Amino acid sequence: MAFLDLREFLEKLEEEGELVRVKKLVDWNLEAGGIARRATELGEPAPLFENIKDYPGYRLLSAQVGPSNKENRYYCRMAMAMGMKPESGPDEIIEEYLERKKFPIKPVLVPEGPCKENVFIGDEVDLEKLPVPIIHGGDGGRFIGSWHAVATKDLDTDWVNWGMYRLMVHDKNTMGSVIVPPQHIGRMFFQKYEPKNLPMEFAAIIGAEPITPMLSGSPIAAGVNEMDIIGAIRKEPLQVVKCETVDLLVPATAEIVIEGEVVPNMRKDEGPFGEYVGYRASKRSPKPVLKVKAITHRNNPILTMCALGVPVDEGHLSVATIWAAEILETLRKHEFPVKMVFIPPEGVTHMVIVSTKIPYPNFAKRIADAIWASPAGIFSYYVVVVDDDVDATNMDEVLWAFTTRCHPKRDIFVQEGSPVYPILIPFLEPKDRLIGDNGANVLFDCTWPYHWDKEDIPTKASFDVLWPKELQESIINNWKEYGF
Ligand SMILES: Cc1cc2nc3c(=O)[nH]c(=O)nc-3n(C[C@H](O)[C@H](O)[C@H](O)COP(=O)(O)O)c2cc1C
Ligand SMILES: [Mn+2]
Repeated sequence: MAFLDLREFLEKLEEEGELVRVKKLVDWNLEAGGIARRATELGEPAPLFENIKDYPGYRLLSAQVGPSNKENRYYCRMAMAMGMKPESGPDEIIEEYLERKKFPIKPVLVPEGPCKENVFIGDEVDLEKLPVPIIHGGDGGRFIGSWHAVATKDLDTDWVNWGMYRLMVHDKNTMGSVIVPPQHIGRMFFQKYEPKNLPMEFAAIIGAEPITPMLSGSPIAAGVNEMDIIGAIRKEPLQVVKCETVDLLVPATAEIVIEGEVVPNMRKDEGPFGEYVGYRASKRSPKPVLKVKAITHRNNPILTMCALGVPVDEGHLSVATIWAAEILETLRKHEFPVKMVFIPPEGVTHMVIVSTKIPYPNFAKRIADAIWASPAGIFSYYVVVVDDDVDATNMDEVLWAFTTRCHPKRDIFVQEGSPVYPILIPFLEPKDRLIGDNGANVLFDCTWPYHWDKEDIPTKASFDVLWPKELQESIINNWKEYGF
């Protein structure tokens, strides 16, 4: 059974020791963000702030699918969000995700839901009535959207897109966001609505059941309604209700819904913000403006957030895992004999590890080309290909393969001038960052060359390879007797 709402998921987290109810009075101005960041960096349970300065009756939640410091449970919050056992590893989560994704389930429209318990329209709208945090020192404002979904509709098809795009409060009824062309919302806005001077309706969904934000932050194919894939991963349809002022559907149990329009041909300074790359990566700059027409919320609502920054936070962990699954799916569609794809969360989604059989010469290049050509590969600046005897999810093994099988000249291939995501990429020249210019991709081929004779491939010097099987068993059986 999928979680009906965020509150049911929080009960599960609490049962498993993955939630802390913070009863002490906490300031929305930096204190909650500071606590959330430290809790994230330490792998502490997700903090639910129940007593926020100036905002009695409102709550704030962070790190709902962040990393856990409990043994063998690094991915447990993400696994539990998917109804899997807490000990599941990323490779199990990836395979389960791809299995479920085969069967999309459309949402079900219901007449009403708790997200309508409080309705504010037009002049009643006031974003500052919500406990919107200033998350990091140096942030350019209060960020209301850092773990959420923004729904928008394509101008000439029935494609509805749900994506996670940060939202900063400008004043009581306007917000700013990073809306850039490679993203689905950006393509809709820049290439369809704005040239015709048309406002683009949106609905920001905050505090939905846990799959919604995870998949909204992930690269689901263009033209696909994320709602249907969320249904697939839940193995149950999402229940949705109609918005009050825009023609969009939102989860009936969402904690907070903000409706309105992205205004064409208007820009206002937005940011900066502590970002997923682990830096305050870009300066304040003019960005699109979202005008709010309505806010609806549950009683005693929970505003969700992510204290993004130095890895690993919930974005790096959960979204990177779905990202890896999407790339694995792409490679399998090419009928490549790929075993696993892993995006190490420490690499902020910029590095992809692929383990594979090698069916023909220079196969690693074929893999890198396929990744760079795929929509899910837009952040895959570093591609590492290893043989399938290496566990792609084990960075100790990957590093060993890297330094022993990747020839420093023969096996490193740089693709110059390739597009890079705009605004946030730290390694670019400052002048290039805003539009993502002068980027590059690199492939590290850490596989044995195809043409080498079998006997020329060095033998792995490990306990499980170099000793006779019977002796291995006997050593294992006598382990305690040796004094260990
Ligand atoms: C915490 C978090 C914040 C994000 N903020 C933004 C953002 O402000 N702008 C953006 O373009 N992408 C942002 N992303 C990445 C997008 O959500 C991601 O690329 C997703 O695929 C976008 O949806 P789409 O594929 O439907 O465009 C963020 C991701 C996470 C996990
Ligand atoms: Mn999308």
